Amino acid sequence: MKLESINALIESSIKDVKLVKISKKVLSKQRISSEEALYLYNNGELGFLGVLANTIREDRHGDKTYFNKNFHVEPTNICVYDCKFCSYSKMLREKDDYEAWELSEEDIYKAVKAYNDSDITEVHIVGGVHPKMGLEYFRNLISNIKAIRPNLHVKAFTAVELEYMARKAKVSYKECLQILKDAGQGSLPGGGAEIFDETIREQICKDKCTSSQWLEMHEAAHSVGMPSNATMLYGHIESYEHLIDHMNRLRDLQDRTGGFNAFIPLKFRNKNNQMSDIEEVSVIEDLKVFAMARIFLDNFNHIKAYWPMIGRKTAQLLLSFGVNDIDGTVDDSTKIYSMAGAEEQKPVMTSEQMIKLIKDVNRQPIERDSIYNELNDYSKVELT
Ligand code: MET
Repeated sequence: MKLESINALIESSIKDVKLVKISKKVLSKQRISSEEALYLYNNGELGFLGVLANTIREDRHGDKTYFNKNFHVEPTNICVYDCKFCSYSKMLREKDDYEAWELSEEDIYKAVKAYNDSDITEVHIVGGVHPKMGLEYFRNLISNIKAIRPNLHVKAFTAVELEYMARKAKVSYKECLQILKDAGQGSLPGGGAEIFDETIREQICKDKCTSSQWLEMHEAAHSVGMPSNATMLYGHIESYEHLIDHMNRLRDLQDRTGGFNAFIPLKFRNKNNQMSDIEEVSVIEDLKVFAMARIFLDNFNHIKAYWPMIGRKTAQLLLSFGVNDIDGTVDDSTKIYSMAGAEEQKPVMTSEQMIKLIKDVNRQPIERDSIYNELNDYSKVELT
């Protein structure tokens, strides 16, 4: 739909002048304030938010929908922290629990070598914060992984894991990141951000790194030349104000560094954790969060749906609500969300399935590398 027609449609159908004013700003690519975003969130209907988000998405990316070919390594789920929403971690004292694991280095190298004949481009390494796995261990691990497969992009460690590593090794964030970069690490994933508001953080994950430390770690990563992603855990005890505040802190940092590639809203899932009494939000809320992210984060190029968490059908829907990026093929190598009760109990998607998923909703599947270089355009490829 042409911009003039969208504007005309909005003016003729929306009676709330404030909403019309905000939408005009959005459609003319002016930044909206936190107050405006909150008003939009509270008063904009789903379809309205969808039109705004989709207009921005198509203006930036057309129908292009990125994905990559990756797998995860989760070295351990033993963790010193006790996040209330986590369904995955075990304390050291529970290490004999049948659900606890610690992979050996050999296990990890074997997992990497198993992809020797595949066209995978990225390994994503995150996990529990194990008191015995420190900076030196991970530096060595990364350099050995790179020795096995020099072209593999290593996206590793959340800011939470890195903060612990740096503190234990008594080095600054920058020094820690430089050591890992020199070993071959290419970028940081976006996990551990949860909700930045300190009162919420106190209730859901009070013992791990603070919001300012999370942001400082990403700023340090950007300053040593490692790009990163950012996440936001939504759909539990937070309010819309907290979501906007969270995105506002990210938008400010992105203004300073430009180092974030993608923003990934993560849905709170309620199985097997200490917040199981909280109901999960509806798909309407899912779509609204992603649309608001696309509208508010005008300096983030990519809004990504992590399908092992949100499911394939919602991921397809989200491609009309601002999302232009779907997380990779994953290959059943993560348990973080399956243990929290996500529909995807064995998250594995072949490239063909990914291409079909994107094509089925009339978008253009583009394989990308970890820093968003386009590798293959599959829109013309006929699937057998
Ligand atoms: N340890 C990470 C964090 O809190 C999450 C990894 S997956 C459970 O940031």
